[in-house]
Amino acid sequence: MSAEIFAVVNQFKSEIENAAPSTKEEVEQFRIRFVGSKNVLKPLFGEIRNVENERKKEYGQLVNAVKGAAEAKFQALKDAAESAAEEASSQDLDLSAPPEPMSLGAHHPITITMNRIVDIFSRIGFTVAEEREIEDDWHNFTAMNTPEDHPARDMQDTFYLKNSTEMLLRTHTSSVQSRVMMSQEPPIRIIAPGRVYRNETISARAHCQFHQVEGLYIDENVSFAEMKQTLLYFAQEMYGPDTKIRMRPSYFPFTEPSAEVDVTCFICDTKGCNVCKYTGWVEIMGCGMVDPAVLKNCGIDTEKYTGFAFGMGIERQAMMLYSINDIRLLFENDVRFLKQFTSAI
Ligand code: 2NL
Repeated sequence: MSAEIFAVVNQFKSEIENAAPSTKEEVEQFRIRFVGSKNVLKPLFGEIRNVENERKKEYGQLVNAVKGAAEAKFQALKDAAESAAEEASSQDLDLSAPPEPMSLGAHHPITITMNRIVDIFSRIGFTVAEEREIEDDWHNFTAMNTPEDHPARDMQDTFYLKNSTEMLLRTHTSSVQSRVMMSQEPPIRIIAPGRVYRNETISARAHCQFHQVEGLYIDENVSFAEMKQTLLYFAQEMYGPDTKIRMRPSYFPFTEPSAEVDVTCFICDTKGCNVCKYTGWVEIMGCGMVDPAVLKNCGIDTEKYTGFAFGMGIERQAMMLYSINDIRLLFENDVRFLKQFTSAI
């Protein structure tokens, strides 16, 4: 009796081993016969009743193995069919079709404005200098002739690092120039673009982080007249060839004499508008002859050398150029805002 049942199981075993279904229908037939809910192997488990005791274990293992073989074969057939289908669908690809259009990124308006400024000065021999944003008090303030009791040094105005009276987030990029002067002999002709920080209450017009470009030129016989002509060249390159500039006396701790530079309003062409507040003039930067105290602090011979320096905020200029009315838009990185600059260079 046992021998017969073993023979039946072995019959199925070789049938499963030899099966080579090639079509979808044949695979389905295989599934129904050996794996499906009414498969032919199922009743064989009950037949163990009819196997003599000493062969029951052998029989059980055999039926289980055959069941496992059937399932493994079906899984393999299914996998092969799926990858064949994938291959077939990839052969449907039209390789000559034009690609999906790439979505273009945009330069940030601050980057665009900064690049334009850097470009204009690099055409007359200024090279870019970059340095750390976390500075020490000396390079940021002391070297720049800012007295100990100057309000800028106050915790209210400057971000100091935790528990430090020494390390701070630079408040202007002059700290870059102090490092260059310390390490390089004149002639020095550099511009320092970068991010700076001040402890301001954030509003539509002010932010605690912003960008500056500062410039420094030190050589023998550098004069105020040279500064004026350099800045006129910049204003005309930046705002158009008919732009005029005017200088108003001002004060900075690091320059003497110092001046504020206005340009004729590039929005209304001096007819009067919101940007120039109906004055026809827009302030774009501060400048001056480098105070000899600054040169001395940085180890430069004041008998031999003089220099001029200037500094401008980028946000204000970018806001005027692109009619942006809230400085916070420049730092929120909302793609709906940024996408508008896709075509700007
Ligand atoms: C402004 C005015 C200014 C400077 C920055 C400077 C740098 C050195 C020496 C002397 Cl190393 N001066 N920088 C000079 C005058 C004005 O910035 O309104 N900035 C936003």
